[in-house]
Parts: sequence; C-alpha cells; structure tokens
Amino acid sequence: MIEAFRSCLKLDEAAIKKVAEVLNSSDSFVVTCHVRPDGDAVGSILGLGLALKDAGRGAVIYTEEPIPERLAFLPGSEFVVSGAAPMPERFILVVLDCNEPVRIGARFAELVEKASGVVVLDHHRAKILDSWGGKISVSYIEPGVFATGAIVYLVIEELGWPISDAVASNIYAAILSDTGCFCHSNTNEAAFLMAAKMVGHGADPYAIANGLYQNYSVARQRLLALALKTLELKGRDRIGLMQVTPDMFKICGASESDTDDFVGYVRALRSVEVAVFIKEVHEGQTYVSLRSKSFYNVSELAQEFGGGGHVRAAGFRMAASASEVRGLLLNRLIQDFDALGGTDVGD
Ligand SMILES: [Mn+2]
Repeated sequence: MIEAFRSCLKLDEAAIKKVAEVLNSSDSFVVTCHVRPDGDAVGSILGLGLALKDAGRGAVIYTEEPIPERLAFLPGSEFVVSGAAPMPERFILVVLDCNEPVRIGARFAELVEKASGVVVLDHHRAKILDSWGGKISVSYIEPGVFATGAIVYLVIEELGWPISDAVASNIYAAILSDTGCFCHSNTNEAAFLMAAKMVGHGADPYAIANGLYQNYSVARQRLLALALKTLELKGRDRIGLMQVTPDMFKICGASESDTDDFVGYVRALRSVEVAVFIKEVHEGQTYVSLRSKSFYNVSELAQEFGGGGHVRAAGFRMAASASEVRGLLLNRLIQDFDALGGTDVGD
C-alpha cells in the first residue's frame, strides 16, 4: 500500500520499516499522546493500541485525563486508562502526535524512565528529540503528512497486521479531524486515498462524521455564543481574535475540550488571514490556537512564544491572562502586517 502513496506523499520508508521492527520485537507497550488530545491524537492511540492488541501484544493505552466525552464514541476508548493508572513492569513507550515529553502530561518523567525504549511518531515539527533521556529507539516525524493517524496506518501496513473495522474507524477519524474534514491546506490525494482505504476496511464515514461534528453539548454551543461576542478584527480586518475566560466556562457549565474547533469560526471570516483563539481555562493559565489562510506562518509565531505546530495551524501556552496574551499577540501581529504594507493597520 505504501507504493500507492509514493507519488503523493513524502515518506521515509526506512523509518517506517524500523518502527515496524521495533513494534514487532516486543510484547508490552504503553501507547500515549499529548494532553488535551484532539481527534488525530485519540484516533492514533486507539488505532495503534487496538492493532497491537489484535496482534496479541500487551498494550496499555494511556492519556493523562480521560478521553474527552465528545471523542468517547471511538471504538476502543473503553480501554483507555488515565491519571495514576498502574503501568506494566516492562514496556516500550509509544508516543503519538507529540514529540515533547512534557506534552504527555505530569507522568512524563516516570513513563520515560520506566520505558525500555521510546517510539515517537508525529507530524509536528520536532523541537527537542534529545529530551527523551536517550531512550528513543526510533522516531518518525514527518511534518508533510496530514495526520499522525496516517503514519500509524503505514506502520500497521508495514507489519502486515490485519486492519479491523475498529482500527480503520480510528484512523479515518484521525484523518477527518486533522484535515478539517478535507478542508485544510494539508489535504491531498494521499488523504483521500487513505480515507477510502479505511472505508474499505469497515470505517463508516457517516457515523464518524456524526460522532465528531454532530455530537456537541448545549454547554459547548452556549460557550461558542459567548466567545463569538468577543470577536474582533484588527489590521485592516486581516487579524481576527476571539477569546474565552474562566467566568464564561462557569456560566455555561462548559469544559476545556468544548472549545475544539472554535478557532475555525475566526478563520472562516472572509477578510481574515490570521485567526487567533485565546482560551484562559483557569485564572492566568492560557492556551492560544493560531490559524492562517494563505501566507502567514503561524508556526514561527507560536515558536516565539514557546509553542509550535504547523505553518497554517499552531499554538502555545502561557501563564498570563487572556487579555495580557491578546495584547502581546496583537502587537506582534500588527508589526508583521504593518511590514507587509497597506494602510490603516492597527484598527
Ligand atoms: Mn495531529
């Protein structure tokens, strides 16, 4: 199957082979992803976790917090353990959709220390691969691939393991999620080819689309209404900003994962090139999602603030209030857009 993607996806086939060898060489794994997992992260850990189980391997699927309710429909989510869950005596740690230890959550140091080896599969630009205490057995980080779930699929294919409908559903959900329903700039022929392949293996596109996008709580929609009231355009309407604050979560009874995809409402504005969504969950604890449409590199901007991501989708966190972060970002963005020329930049 890898052959089918050669023409439309840049792949390091040697790395994929090495990952398959490492997975084949052990019978005990802990599979995990980044905190505040999205559809790609959860689809990836469930897809690989279930494939390992199907192949008779021990696999503990771990996330720091329980899977967000809106992703709990994905098959295999009942196997996910969280918090202080016990870990096996020996295991290889497989980290998906994430390449920084600290992004696994509070137990990162313990997990890395106990692991006999670490496998990292990701499509975010790698920052600090040497921070895994020399435990990396193999890593494959390919920012050119639309979803980590796609890398997971290529590895399972390489192993020659069967793809159950549950595995296929998770990979499909990962692809759908990270391509923004095949709307984002990372969408290419390979994304469609692989999605079609997953449907062939038993993934139900309608059920998964319903699960991901027709499954919101009232609290989430009420929070969106409050967030939209904060929408503001700057820099000749090319910069769009929106925010939520702790009081808004409280008023709506919404939780942190309810803000998934809010940034899309800012990006969807005709004039907007850079969309900023600022989320202050607890007092002074703020997360920022950045998106761009055609030319602005939000990955570079996120890196300036200690974060990272992709050219068109990135983010960072900061110990500051939403309004402080908003001020800082706006200054920085207006500078950049000013340098691009045009008039009236700044309001
Ligand atoms: Mn991803």
